[in-house]
Amino acid sequence: MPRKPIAKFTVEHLQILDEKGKLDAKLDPKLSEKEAVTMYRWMRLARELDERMLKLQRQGRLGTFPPNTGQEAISIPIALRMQEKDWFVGAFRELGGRLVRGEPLTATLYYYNGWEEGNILPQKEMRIIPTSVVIGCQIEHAAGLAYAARYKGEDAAAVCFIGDGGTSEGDFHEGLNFAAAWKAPVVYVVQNNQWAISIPRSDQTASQTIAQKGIAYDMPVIQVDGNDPLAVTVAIDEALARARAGEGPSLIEAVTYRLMMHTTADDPTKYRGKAEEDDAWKKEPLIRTRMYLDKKGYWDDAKEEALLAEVKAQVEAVVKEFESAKDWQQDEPFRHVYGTEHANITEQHQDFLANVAREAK
Ligand SMILES: Cc1ncc(C[n+]2csc(CCOP(=O)(O)OP(=O)(O)O)c2C)c(N)n1
Ligand SMILES: [Mg+2]
Repeated sequence: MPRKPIAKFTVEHLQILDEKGKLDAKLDPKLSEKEAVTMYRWMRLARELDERMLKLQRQGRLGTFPPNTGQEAISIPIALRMQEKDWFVGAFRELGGRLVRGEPLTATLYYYNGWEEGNILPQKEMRIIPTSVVIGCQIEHAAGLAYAARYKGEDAAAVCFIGDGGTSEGDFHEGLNFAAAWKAPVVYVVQNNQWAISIPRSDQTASQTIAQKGIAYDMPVIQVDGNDPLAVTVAIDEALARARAGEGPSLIEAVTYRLMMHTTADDPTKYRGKAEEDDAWKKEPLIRTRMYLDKKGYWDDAKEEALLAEVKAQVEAVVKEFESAKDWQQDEPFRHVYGTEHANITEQHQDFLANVAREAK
């Protein structure tokens, strides 16, 4: 018997707006002026909030947090293309997308100061899953949420964010397998920012692309330039359309770069060079989005200046509100680990309170 190929796979890469601001007119999703400007405004706000939070943290006024700088062109356009009924299932580096979905800026500051109140969203039915620091666990949650939505006859999809490092977790493979086998309407978005703390992408996986991991589960995949909000828009539109049409899950690998530290507790100078960072800054998403708006005639320096003043004032106001909140309990998280009392947690809780009392002396 001759050997014969029985399956053939390809992985497509999509870029529509490059780092020089050059637009592929044939692929342009042709956002309206309002859509394009709205997207940029969220990107500026997310960047400003990151910068302000970093300063607060360095001044000892905020706990640790994972900056989203450089990755704004992924979660923001995606959240803007989702519908209210869809589930936003994040990891922890989707600040911009969370804000678009309606998470209040105060909730972000509360959360990153370790206050449980940061997980309490104003609307019961906001369909945002709380930040998931446990790498990978949100992947099965998304499959389950999406499957449940379909089972209940809702026309809703789930969008689940994962880091490149998260794709090495068993949960990734279990979640994707379940989602594909059960045709769950879910879109998996891997934010491939080249680093998982200090582990580079090249050590993370031997796979040529991360997108191809979805092919193993027979789902449509694409690799996009994750610093190009137009490529991200096209990819999420296609994937959500498939999910709503009952065609099951998709995987989007969004190639980007983590421009800042992993969290404020990390020092990237210990494991990566400045040249690499400098090069990545040239490709970051806000510069090219600004060029795109300029060329379309939607934007100018005066509008930019006004927007910067506006987002700075917005962030300043929220910092004031956050710093004037005095009714929080710093040991509150201990009360929510389990529904009932647990000896280990009680011991840790008491230790924590003793430390707080010692430091207060
Ligand atoms: C199950 C689990 N293992 C290890 C960690 C510690 N940890 C926190 S973030 C991280 C790396 C995540 O990298 P990636 O998925 O690429 O996301 P990124 O931080 O780059 O956004 C690790 C190992 C964790 N939080 N959970
Ligand atoms: Mg990463």
